[in-house]
Amino acid sequence: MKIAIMGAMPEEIAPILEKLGEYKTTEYAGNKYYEARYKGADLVIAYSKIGKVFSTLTASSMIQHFGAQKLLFSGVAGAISPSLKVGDLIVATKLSQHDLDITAFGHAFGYVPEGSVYIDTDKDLITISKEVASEMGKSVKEGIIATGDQFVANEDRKNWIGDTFKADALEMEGASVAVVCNALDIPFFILRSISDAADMDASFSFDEFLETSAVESAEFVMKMVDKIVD
Ligand code: 4EZ
Repeated sequence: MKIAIMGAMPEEIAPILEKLGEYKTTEYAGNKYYEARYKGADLVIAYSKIGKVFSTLTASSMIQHFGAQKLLFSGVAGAISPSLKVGDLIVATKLSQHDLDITAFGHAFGYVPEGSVYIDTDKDLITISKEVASEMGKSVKEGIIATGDQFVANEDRKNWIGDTFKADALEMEGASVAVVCNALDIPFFILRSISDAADMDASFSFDEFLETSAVESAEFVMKMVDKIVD
């Protein structure tokens, strides 16, 4: 079993590399990929760089070049749901691209022909996440994540995304990773820990909490890997 663990920024995968200690580094398609043997499984780990295009490239590379059979994303997000506070975890049940817009032709936001507004994540991985959450005594929210090539730091934009997609959190990579995994039939899981509230203070909150929130997410994902390889 080969499992991909992906983030967008170095800070999002650093806690995972630290836990592994030893790994092999391979350069491919303008990125570094870290491979390690972990409890009888093979891991490939990488950060893509920010946004939908880079994350598409990395997810595709992990699957098609490195042979990953499952993909887990770990990172941070801006909260839309008022119930989500800095450091809280959200597991995506489905994802949508909030900046995909051909509404001029009468289509819904997030829709293009032969695509779909939402892509569902893998049910079995969500079940595993529930087991991990209860063992850790953590409450983990399940919800919809909206993705776009924008750092949202604006109450109006955030509320529009929340209303239009019924989204609970937003970020810049999840839905593009979902498109790749769905097309290639690879079970995938998107976990995010909240770093900010996507409002006018978002950039300051993000800078302050990126590292600690990234650790929350990474530790949870590694507990999931433990269960998957068990
Ligand atoms: C993108 N990631 C942020 C990258 C920010 C700054 C150098 C997550 C995220 C996010 N994305 C956290 N808060 C966000 C927000 N308010 N809007 C969009 O995945 C890079």
